[in-house]
Formats: sequence, C-alpha cells, structure tokens
Amino acid sequence: MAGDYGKVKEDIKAILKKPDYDDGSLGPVFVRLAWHASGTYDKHSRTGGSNGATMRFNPESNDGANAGLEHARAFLEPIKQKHPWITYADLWTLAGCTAIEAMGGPQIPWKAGRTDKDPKNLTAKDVPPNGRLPDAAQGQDHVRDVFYRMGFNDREIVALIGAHSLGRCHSDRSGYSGPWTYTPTRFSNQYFKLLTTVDWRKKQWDGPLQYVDEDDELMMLPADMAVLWDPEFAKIAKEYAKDQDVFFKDFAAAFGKLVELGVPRANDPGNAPKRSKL
Ligand code: ZEM
Repeated sequence: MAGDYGKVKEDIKAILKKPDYDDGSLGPVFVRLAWHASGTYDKHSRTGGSNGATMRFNPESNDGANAGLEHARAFLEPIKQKHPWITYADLWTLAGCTAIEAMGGPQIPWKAGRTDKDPKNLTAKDVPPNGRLPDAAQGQDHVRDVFYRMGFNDREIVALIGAHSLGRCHSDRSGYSGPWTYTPTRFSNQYFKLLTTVDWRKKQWDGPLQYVDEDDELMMLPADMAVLWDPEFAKIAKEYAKDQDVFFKDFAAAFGKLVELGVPRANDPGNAPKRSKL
C-alpha cells in the first residue's frame, strides 16, 4: 500500500536535530546509511545495492565498514513504526536524501519502489558479502576499483566523496577520529576547499594513519588524500572547490544514481517488454 512519502520526509526532518548527538544532527549518519546500503552494488553480477534493505542481515550487518550504522537504523525505527507501509530500503535512502537537503545541500532525485527482503526466505546469496565498501586506508587504485564496480566514473567519484563535508569519524566505529570540515552539519563544498589548500600532515598518535591540519582539528583519511594526489581526481576537486554550484549539480546526480543502483525499474533494459515486430 503506497502512503504519503511527503509525510515521511517531514518526520525525518523533524528528528534530525539532536543536541546530545555528535555535532547536534543525525543528518550525517543518515547520509552514511543511505550510501552504505547502496554502495555494495556490483554491476557485473547485478547484486547488492539498496533494494532489499539487506543491512538488517548477517554478514552485511556485521561488516566492520558498517559499524555505527545500527544507531542510524535505530533512530529511523519510530518512523517505520509510524508509517509501516514504507519499506526499510525506501526509508533509509529517503532519510539520506532528505538529510542532504535539510543540511543545505541540493535536492536529490529520489523515487520510491524498493522492496525489503523477507528474512523468512532469505538465502546466502541475497546478502552482499563483506568487503564491497571502500577501505579508508587505501589509495586511488582501490577507490577506482570499488566505484567503477558500482558503475561510476572519476567525476562522479570525486563528487560523491564531497559528502565528507558532513559528519565525522568516530574512534569506536572506524578507528579514525575527527571531522573533515568546520561545519559538519552543513552540506557545502568546504571539503574540497580544505582538501586542496590546507597543509595536511600525518597525525601523531597510535591510531590508524590519518592526516590532520596544523591545529589537529580537522582530518583527512588516506583515501581522501588520494583525491588530492591523483592528478585526474585533483583537477575535479579543484573545480568543485572553486564552484559550489557545479559541485551541487554533479553531487545531486551522482547521489541520485547511487540510491538507484540495483533497484528494479520498469524501464530497465533487463525488464523491458520484448519489442514487437512492426
Ligand atoms: Zn565516508 N566515511 N567514505 N562517504 N562518510 C566515513 C564517514 C562518513 C569512506 C570512509 O572510509 C569513511 C563516502 C565515501 C567514503 C560519509 C559519506 C560518504 C568514515 C567515518 C569513514 C572511515 C566512520 C565513523 O567512524 O563513524 C571512504 C574510504 C570513502 C570513499 C573512498 C561517500 C561516497 C559518501 C556519501 C556520498 C558521511 C556522511 C560520513 C559521516 C558519518 C557520521 O556519522 O558522521
């Protein structure tokens, strides 16, 4: 039964502000939930992606990359209870898109229609294996491998990583620590401005290798530095640092594509009815 997605959006917006959580907003972790639910897609086997909401199930729920996202899912549970007709797969992706808009970002094209896998007849091949999401400790070859597997090009990759204008790393989730920008609850091109201008240095600590600014206030992951160190990526990052409008436009298209990966649609070439001979 289809319900009113506009009402769900309003309810998502209403819970975003949360003074006692991180920087005061659930927005960033909702964006990360939508991204990780979708980013398991493999274009070759056409498996993974947001359809199915398979992060509820092992092994995806226990993938180290998804540490902390159980909180995001729990924060959305009251909204699922209030609107039981919406699928988790639609709710998680809608929450990410709504959060981006509510934090000052572009409007993301989003369509309903994802279904949830029924836990009662789940087979091992219904849940993507661990290891499909990017590893923060690696460089540009790995980043390209992972995002090309989803079907993205270099420009889309750089645009998507610009979501690191939001949120922070948590030492009890990923092992890394700190925010990328001074305004982790505002969607902007600040990530690219900082990435391309700050004098990044290795953080002196016994945690995993990460980069920090002079005051040890902001951070970059090794995978973020790859965007600066790869000449193709760097060119695009500098363009986004100069022009927020271009970044917003490219990001909206790429994030809209991300949340559609693996979602069956009537106009898919694979789903199209056979063309009758005229
Ligand atoms: Zn992230 N990301 N990400 N990312 N990400 C983290 C946090 C957030 C990578 C990564 O390893 C990490 C994209 C791409 C990539 C967000 C959105 C998007 C964290 C910190 C890590 C380690 C997790 C923690 O400790 O809580 C890597 C290696 C990426 C690609 C190379 C893309 C694409 C994103 C969306 C479009 C967001 C919003 C956060 C902040 C979450 C929060 O809880 O504040």
